[in-house]
Amino acid sequence: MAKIEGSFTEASGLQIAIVVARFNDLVTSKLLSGCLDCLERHGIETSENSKQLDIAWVPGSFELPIVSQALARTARYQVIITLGAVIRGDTPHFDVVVAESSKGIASVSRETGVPIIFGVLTTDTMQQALERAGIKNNLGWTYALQALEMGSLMGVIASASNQDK
Ligand code: INI
Repeated sequence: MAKIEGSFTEASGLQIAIVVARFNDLVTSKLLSGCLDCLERHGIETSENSKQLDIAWVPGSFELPIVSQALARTARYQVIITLGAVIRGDTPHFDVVVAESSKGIASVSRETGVPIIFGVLTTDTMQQALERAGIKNNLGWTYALQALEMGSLMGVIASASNQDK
């Protein structure tokens, strides 16, 4: 039996892209801060000159899939993190934006083979979104941890399959 799992301690060599939605920037910029804090503390270089991290900004969560797809197809990244916030109270087409964003990200991830973390908050109110973006807890941190685990896990699987050859 093989135990196949990702590690957080050996994730510091990963190439990572983050795609952030400007819509509800008050929330998404805080998710980004939490995300960068976690990556930095796990050995990822997050300065402006970083060669292992790129950050792309898109207008809204609806655009996260297409930009993630373009980045994944460059084959430069082992993992991509998407960050967005869709708030039901303020968004008549909440269901459309959430569905397109979530289905799009899942489909791009499977099509390209690059793990893409779904870091889109979907809440009823701005207050709930802010609570998840730092007032109580910063889910940006959690999304970064999930990215490190998935990037590492996919590497473990790739090296195991290379050893079989
Ligand atoms: N985009 C979001 O990320 N969150 C929202 O709450 C939102 N609202 O409220 O509409 C939103 N809309 C913009 C959408 O993602 C696209 O950018 C836009 O429709 C252009 O394609």
